[in-house]
Amino acid sequence: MNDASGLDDFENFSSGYVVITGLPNVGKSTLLNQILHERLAIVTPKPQTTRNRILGIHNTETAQAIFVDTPGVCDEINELNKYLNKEIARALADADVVLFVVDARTPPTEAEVALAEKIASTGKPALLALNKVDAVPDKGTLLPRIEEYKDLCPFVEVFPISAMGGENVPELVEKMVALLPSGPPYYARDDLTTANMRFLVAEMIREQVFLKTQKEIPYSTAVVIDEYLEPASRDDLTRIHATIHVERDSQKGIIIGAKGSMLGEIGRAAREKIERFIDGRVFLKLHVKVSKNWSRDKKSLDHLGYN
Ligand SMILES: Nc1nc2c(ncn2[C@@H]2O[C@H](COP(=O)(O)OP(=O)(O)OP(=O)(O)O)[C@@H](O)[C@H]2O)c(=O)[nH]1
Ligand SMILES: [Mg+2]
Repeated sequence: MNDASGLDDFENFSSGYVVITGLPNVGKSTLLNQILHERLAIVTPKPQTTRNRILGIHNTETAQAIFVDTPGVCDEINELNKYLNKEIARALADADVVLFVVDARTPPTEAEVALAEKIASTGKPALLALNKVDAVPDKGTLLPRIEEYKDLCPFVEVFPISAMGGENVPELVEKMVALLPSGPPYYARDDLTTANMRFLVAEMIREQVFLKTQKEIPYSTAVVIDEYLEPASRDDLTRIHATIHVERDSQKGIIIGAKGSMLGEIGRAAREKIERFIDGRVFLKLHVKVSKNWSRDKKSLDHLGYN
């Protein structure tokens, strides 16, 4: 077989997009990372961490599944939320298979009922993952919960999983791959993602802001890479300049912290993660800038890469 551009016959090959959808914080990005064995998508305990579709490519001998992590479905209180829901709609439109992820510990919320019905209306093959089973104290609650969801959408199959621990994930992946239509691979077989390094690095910085700050600050933060210089030689560093955009002066003060302590912590943790990811040393310089009320302004969103 040739690579993605190959013209050989692909009668026995299947390929397509598996879209991972669900409410915020249910573990969609954790699942993508578990499937790829790579920390590609950022994960935090706070809802609405993911803001873009993130494609992760999974190859087997006979198939290529492109898993699409998406933002959690949210209420549209500002332009950023509208953008997040648009990202989800775009992903669902392109899906060959839909994976609905829910938290196994809680009954379907109103938003989940609506999303399940939306998935059913696409007519696409859909699977349900009841995630976080490791944290379910009484496994006897799982069967009735599965029935509740099955009433909402004709899922092909339901998988109780732990995205974090990996329990039942290989079985789920096998089923998702089996549902793909036949066709040639879309991407080269050694590609992991379509996301570029600038995006991934910006995300790793945003992840630290999510982890280290509270209340509305994470949601008022966007990160833009101003400069990304590859090392000139083997002993050289990758040099990265990035700007953390916030919405108000008071937030700028908090992100910087007393004598720059918070910014220092964010920078150090992000740099360590970037270094592990690229397997090389990094010089990371962070700036903080106020972009007044950017999350409510479409033009500002475009400017910050949400377009
Ligand atoms: N106990 C347990 N926690 C999990 C599991 N999967 C994810 N989590 C935790 O749930 C939180 C949210 O995980 P994410 O992967 O960021 O969730 P998400 O659905 O991508 O969230 P958004 O990007 O906000 O939509 C994190 O604290 C994870 O560690 C799991 O299988 N078990
Ligand atoms: Mg996520």
